[in-house]
Amino acid sequence: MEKRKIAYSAIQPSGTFTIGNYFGALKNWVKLQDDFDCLFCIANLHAITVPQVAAELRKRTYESYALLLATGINPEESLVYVQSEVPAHSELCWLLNCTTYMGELSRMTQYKDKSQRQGKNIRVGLFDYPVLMAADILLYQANIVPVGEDQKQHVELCRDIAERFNNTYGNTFTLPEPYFGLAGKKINSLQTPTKKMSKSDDNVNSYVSLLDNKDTIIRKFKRAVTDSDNRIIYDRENKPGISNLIEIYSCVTDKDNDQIEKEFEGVGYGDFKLAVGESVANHLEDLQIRYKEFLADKSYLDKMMKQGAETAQSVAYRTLSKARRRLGIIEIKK
Ligand code: ATP
Ligand code: LTN
Repeated sequence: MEKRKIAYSAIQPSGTFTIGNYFGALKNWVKLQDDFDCLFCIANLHAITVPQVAAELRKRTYESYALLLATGINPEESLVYVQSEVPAHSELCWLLNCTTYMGELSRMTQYKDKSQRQGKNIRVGLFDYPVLMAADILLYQANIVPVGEDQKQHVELCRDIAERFNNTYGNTFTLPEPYFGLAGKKINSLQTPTKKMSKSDDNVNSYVSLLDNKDTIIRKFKRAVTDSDNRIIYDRENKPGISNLIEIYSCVTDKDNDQIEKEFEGVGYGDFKLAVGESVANHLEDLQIRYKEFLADKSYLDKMMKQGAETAQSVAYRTLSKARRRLGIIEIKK
C-alpha cells in the first residue's frame, strides 16, 4: 500500500478557540484524517511568547486538548500531543536558530503586528516564534501544513530554513508546503472587520468562542460592526462587516455568496445578524456537548496526552539526532 503523506499542524492554547480557528483550521484538520497521517499539537511553548497567567495556561492546555477531540479529531488515529512534552522541539529550535538570519525573522508580518501590541518589553521568544514553528514541522518530516492564510509566511520561512540546512549539512528535513485546501477561510473580527478574528483579542465582542452560549453568540452578532447602507451584498473592500458575516454564514450553511445575497434580499441588517447568530449557535451545539463530556473525563485526557507524547517523542528524536550529527554535536551513548 502507498505510504500516506504526513500533515502537521498546531494551535496555541492562548484563549478559547474561536469560530475563526474552527472554520479556518480545525474543521479542515478533521477532514484531513481521511487522507493523511496527521499530527496535531497544542503549542503551549508558542503561547508563552506573550505574557500568560500560569494557572490559566495550565487549564487552557487541557481545555484545548478536549476541544480538539470535540471537533472530531480522533487521538487513536492521529497523533495529538502537547508541545512541551516533547523537549526535542526546544532543542531543534536552538539548532535552527544557529542557521536562521535576523533579516528573515524581521520580515515576518505576524511579528510586526504582535510586537506592536506588546509595547516596550517585547520578548526574544516572540521574535523567534517562527523558528520554533519550523522545528515543530521539521521534526516530523511533514509534507503539508494545514493552516490559515495568516501562517503562510511562517511555513514558507520553514521551507527556506530546511532547504538551507539540507544544502549546507546534507539532506535532513522534508520540505513542507502550506495547505489551505477545503474551506480554509479567513474570518475577521466582529468589531474591526478588516482585522483577523483572534482568540487573544482584548475585546470579547470581537470574537465568537466555540464555547459561547446561544444568547452570547446572538448578542455578539447583533453588536457586529457594519456599514449603514442596509443592503446584504458581498464586497470585502467597501462592506467588510457585512462581507465577513456573509462569509461566516457561508461556512455554517455551505451556501455560496450569491445564494446568500438572494436569500437575504430586502432583509434588514438586524434580521440578518440574528439569522447568522442563530445558525452559528445551532452549528456549535453538538460540539459543545462533546467538549463537556471530554473535559469531565480527566483520566481519559491524561491517558491520551501521555500516549501522544510518547509516540511523538520517539518520532521527533530520530530527526533531532540526525540534525545533531549533521552539525557535529556529539551524542555520548548512555
Ligand atoms: P492568537 O490570537 O493567540 O495569536 P489565533 O487565534 O490567531 O491566536 P492560533 O493558535 O495562532 O490562533 O492559530 C491556530 C490556527 O487557526 C492557525 O492555522 C490559524 O491560521 C487559524 N486561524 C486563526 N485565526 C483565524 C481566523 N480569524 N480565520 C481563519 N483562520 C484562523
Ligand atoms: N503559529 C501557528 C501555531 C503553530 C503551528 C506550528 C502551525 C505552532 N507551531 C506548526 C502549524 C505548524 C498558528 O497557527 N498561529
